[in-house]
Amino acid sequence: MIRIAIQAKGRLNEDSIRLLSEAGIRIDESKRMLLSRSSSFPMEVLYLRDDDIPQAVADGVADLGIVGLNEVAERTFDLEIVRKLGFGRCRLCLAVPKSVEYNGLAWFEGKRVATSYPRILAKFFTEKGVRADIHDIAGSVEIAPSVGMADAIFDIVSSGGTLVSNGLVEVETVLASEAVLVANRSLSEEKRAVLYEILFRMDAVERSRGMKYILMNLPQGKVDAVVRILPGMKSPTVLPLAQKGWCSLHAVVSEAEIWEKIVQLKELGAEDILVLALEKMIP
Ligand code: PRT
Ligand code: ZN
Repeated sequence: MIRIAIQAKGRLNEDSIRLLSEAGIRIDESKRMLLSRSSSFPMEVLYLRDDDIPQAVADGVADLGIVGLNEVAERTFDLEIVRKLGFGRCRLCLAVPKSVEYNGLAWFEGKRVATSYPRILAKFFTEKGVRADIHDIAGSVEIAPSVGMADAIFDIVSSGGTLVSNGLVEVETVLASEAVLVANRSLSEEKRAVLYEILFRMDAVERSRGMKYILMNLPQGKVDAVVRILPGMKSPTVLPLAQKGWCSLHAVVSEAEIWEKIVQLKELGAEDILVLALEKMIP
């Protein structure tokens, strides 16, 4: 049984559950407890605060975890970052009051910077040779300059709306973050095999994203012309129809191209065109 830690509630919770469910790992949310078993896969889900996930995985309390890269980078646990997951995108930025005349990183010399990510910031300032005063505060970092607690902030930004409404402007991006799948460094052979199975399933879903399954009826004589405009995974599938001289042709097409392809297919004599959703693609 493999155990994964995900965020109990918050920005990454829904997408984490969706990702597992797309991989066929269903969790009954109505019967949710701190530790819940999937009904369809040998996996337990441990619901934690995001701050606690890196340590839980490093200590082996959980084998895997889904957490923001920002949280992983801030803690010093030795974790394997298995893959980036494409959701929870944000960036860790330095921001200053908009009244300030910002002239580059030297501006931060001797300034007080409020943040909940002191380690990432300290490392960045050290690399850049800036000596600033880092104030580690737990929440509402964005109000620190207006109440006189700090000269600038270092915080997570996504749309930038919070900065604007607090009279701040983003001046440096230090880390681009998104949710990542992390793993304990010393997983057993069996658990590693389960991890590969999960990754295999995630890949199948990922590959099918933005793709559609298209099928149509076609005069036999037009097959070559259609195959030229519809390259499939290998090549399109062609099946004979009961009606002589006609066949059914199946292929996979990217959603972005679908309307353009349909126009071309109709010109070539295709009829009864069906476009279907594609859930998984396994080469
Ligand atoms: O309760 P728990 O400790 O688990 O949750 P949390 O409150 O610490 O975290 P949560 O749910 O807010 O965020 C979880 C993760 O989502 C973060 O660690 C990031 O990896 C990621 N993420 C993505 C974000 C944002 N986008 C984001 N916008 N985390 C926080 N924010 C904040 C930002 O700091 C700002 O204050 O949301 C506010 C709105 O941002 P703007 O720029 O869109 O205005
Ligand atoms: Zn948190």
